[in-house]
Amino acid sequence: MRAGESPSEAVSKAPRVRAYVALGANVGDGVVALRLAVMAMSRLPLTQLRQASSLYKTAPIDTDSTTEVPASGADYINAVVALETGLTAPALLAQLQRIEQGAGRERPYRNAPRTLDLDLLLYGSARIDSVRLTVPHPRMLQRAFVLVPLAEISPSSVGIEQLQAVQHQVIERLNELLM
Ligand code: A4P
Ligand code: MG
Repeated sequence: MRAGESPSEAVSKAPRVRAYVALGANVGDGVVALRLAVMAMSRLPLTQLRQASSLYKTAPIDTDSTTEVPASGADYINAVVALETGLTAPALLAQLQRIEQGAGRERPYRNAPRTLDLDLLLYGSARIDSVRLTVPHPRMLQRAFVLVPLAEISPSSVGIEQLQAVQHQVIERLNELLM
């Protein structure tokens, strides 16, 4: 904040970045979990919700192998939202993890069924490769449950060849709205 500037003026001048977040849940009522998560994201500091994709029901994908293959377990509910945020990428990730914890997320093992998973897909045009955060999300291009809702709200972020490469994965758009 500069001298003579009010706190609200300082906030409004904070640089804003367009960030895309993938939401997923396959334990409990996934539609409710995703709606609550969107409400929580819309209340984050320095952050506005800009867009929300449709809700999708998707077959579980095993992401432990090098190629994404079908896995056992309940279907997921997935979606993608766009945020406009003045938070740094690590601060945004920390807030997303706080929302996951609030939804009762436990991490007994990698790829365990989850009440809520929030992955930061894109943070503007930033490329980040730190211990805790990789952006763009390293597995997003292998996943129809990410690419299809992302293409719905941001067609320029996803190429037609990228969509074609995951078209064998089972994904169904629901009639219910995310918000
Ligand atoms: N991390 C690094 N980069 C990021 C990023 N861009 N966004 C780190 C979020 N987190 C990031 O994540 C593990 C660590 O990744 C975090 O501590 C963070 O510092 P996690 O959420 O704790 O664990 P996880 O979700 O079990 O692992 P991961 O790797 O996020 O799993 P995936 O790859 O997200 O896969 N099938 C369908 N149909 N739909 C799904 O939504 N999701 C998964 C989970 C598997 N199969 C699925 C779905
Ligand atoms: Mg995750």
